Amino acid sequence: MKSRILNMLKEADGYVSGEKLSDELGITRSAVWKHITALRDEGYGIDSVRNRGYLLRYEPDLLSAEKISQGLDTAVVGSSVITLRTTDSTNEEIKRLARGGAANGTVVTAEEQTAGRGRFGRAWSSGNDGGLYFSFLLRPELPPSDIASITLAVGYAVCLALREQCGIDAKIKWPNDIIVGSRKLCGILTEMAAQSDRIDYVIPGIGINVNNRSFPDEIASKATSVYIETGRETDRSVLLREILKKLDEVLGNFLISLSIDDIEHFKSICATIGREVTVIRGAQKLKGTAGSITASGELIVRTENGEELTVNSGEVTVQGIY
Ligand code: BT5
Repeated sequence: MKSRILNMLKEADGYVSGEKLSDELGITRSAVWKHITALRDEGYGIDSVRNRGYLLRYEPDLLSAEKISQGLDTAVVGSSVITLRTTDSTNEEIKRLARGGAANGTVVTAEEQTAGRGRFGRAWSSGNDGGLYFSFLLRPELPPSDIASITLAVGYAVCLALREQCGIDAKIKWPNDIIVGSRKLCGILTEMAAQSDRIDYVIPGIGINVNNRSFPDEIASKATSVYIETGRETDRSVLLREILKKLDEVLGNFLISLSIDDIEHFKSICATIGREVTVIRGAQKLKGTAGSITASGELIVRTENGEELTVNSGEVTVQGIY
């Protein structure tokens, strides 16, 4: 019903009265109003004027596969781009496609996820709110132990693209967050299916707060968006295209191990380096200072008693950042 109302508003040459909508669709005026409110919640700009009715002023800026693919001259990432209005999770969507034989580099985006996920079963807030939510499929010929460097390379590429495209001082919070100041701008969830000795496929899933103006209470004090940082709306399709280019370049360059230059550059935009951190190992909590990153993406932490820990998974809490 909502889409029929939307179609009538789109086809109209000016205002459409509430009476006309209710008569033609066989629903009450208050039901019409409810659908209009729902459309507004989705980002449609609809004016309502007493005695005239409703007018569609603008449609939300939806991601467009055509625009994303324009001039996208990548080797792998973005070989095919699928844009969805809504899904449970773009990682799940890619998993379903992967099982069906989807091509290396396939990208899926969604305007909204009904079950967006973070790590360790945490939720990722991804309503229809101007965020950019996407996942892509990689079929690398690598052993499962290389997954950490893939996550790192993905974060590095996304961070570089955000810095270049949006002019913000985005930094990496090892291993998988991108922050501005002490607030989270982007989260990355990398999942894989593997045999004991080789990866079947890897799915990096990326959530970036782009045009979000506000956040749910639970995350309001620790989240930020490109819009909040710059005061400007960003064309998400163009931003995604540039991110895909950067991902293709970075992943192509150092999938196996990071070069010295890459590590130095990575460290310069990594907020974790030089900070006091807490490493959680099972029931143990170890305090120390994050010193460096290894070529395969692990974090080196020097503990209070001088011990050097190589941290390759699990949780690292950085003091002073959410
Ligand atoms: C992450 O997990 O940061 C990974 C998030 C990955 C999301 C993408 S969206 C596309 C793809 N499809 C999916 O289903 N997931 C991926 P983690 O490090 O566990 O952080 C989760 C925590 O971040 C939550 O517990 C909240 O505290 C916070 N959070 C949730 N939504 C947020 C948001 N939109 N912005 C900032 N922080 C958020």
